[in-house]
Amino acid sequence: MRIDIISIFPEFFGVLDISLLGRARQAGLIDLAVHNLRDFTHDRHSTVDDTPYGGGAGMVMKPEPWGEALDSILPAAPEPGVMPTGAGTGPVLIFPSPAGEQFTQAMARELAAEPHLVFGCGRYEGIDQRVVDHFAGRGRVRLVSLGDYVLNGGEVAVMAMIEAIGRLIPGVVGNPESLVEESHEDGLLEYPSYTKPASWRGLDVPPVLLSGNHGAIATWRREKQLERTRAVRPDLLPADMADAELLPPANSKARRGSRG
Ligand code: JCZ
Repeated sequence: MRIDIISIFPEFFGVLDISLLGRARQAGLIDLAVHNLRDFTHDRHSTVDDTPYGGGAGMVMKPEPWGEALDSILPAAPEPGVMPTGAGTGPVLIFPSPAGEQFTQAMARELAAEPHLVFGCGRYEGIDQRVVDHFAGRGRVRLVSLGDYVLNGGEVAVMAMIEAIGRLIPGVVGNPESLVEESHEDGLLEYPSYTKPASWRGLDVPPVLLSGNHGAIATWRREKQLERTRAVRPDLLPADMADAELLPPANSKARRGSRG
C-alpha cells in the first residue's frame, strides 16, 4: 500500500520508522512518504495560513499550498472538456476533522484494502473549504473524525488511523489469528486476559482458564465479552443481545456469582 501524508509537522511522523509499521515499511508492505506543506509555498516566510473571511478567532490554512501539494501526489487533473476520470477512482484522500464521519474498525478494514491513501493534516482552525470541494471532484475525499473531542491538528488522528489500518494489511501482523480475537472485530469488547503467575497479590486467575476445558473457556470468555460490552458500551450490542435475560443459561451462575 502507498501512503502519502501532508503536514506542517513532518517530524511528527518519525515514529512510523520504528515498531510494527517500521518493519512493514522495511519489508516493502507499506510505501510511506511524508510531505512538508511549507515546501509548496513561494513566499519568504513559507506562509500556510491567513485570517478567516467573515471574521472570527484563529487562522485558516490557505488553499494554494494544499493545491500544489496534492497536485504533486495525485494523478493529473483531467483537462477542461475531457470526461473526468472521476470521483470513484484513484487514491482515497482523507482529511481528519471533528466534523467528519466517525473512524471505526469497519472503516479501517475498508481502507486497508485500498492501494493508495493520502492524508491531509490540517492545523489552526482548519483548511479552506475549497480544497475539499476541488479535490472531491478529482478523487474520493473523506472527512474523518477520530471521536467527539477536539485535537490541535490532524496529525494525531492520522497516526491513529495509520496504525489501525496498517496492522490490517496482510503480512504486517505476524500472527493473523491475533487480529480476529480483538475488541471490535466481532462487534463486542474483548474478554479479560491473564498470564502467570496463577495467583498474584491475593488475586487468582479465574479457575476455568486453568481447567483445560476449551468449551467452558470459550463460553466464559463470551460471557465476559457480553458482560463488559453491556456495562460500558451497550450501544455496540445488537438489540437481541442487549437484554441480560437472553444470555445462554449455562452462564447464568457465573453472572450471579460475580455481580452479587
Ligand atoms: C485541524 N484542528 C483536524 C479530529 N477527531 C478529531 N478531533 N479533532 C480533530 C481535528 C482537529 C483539527 C484539525 C485543526 C482534525
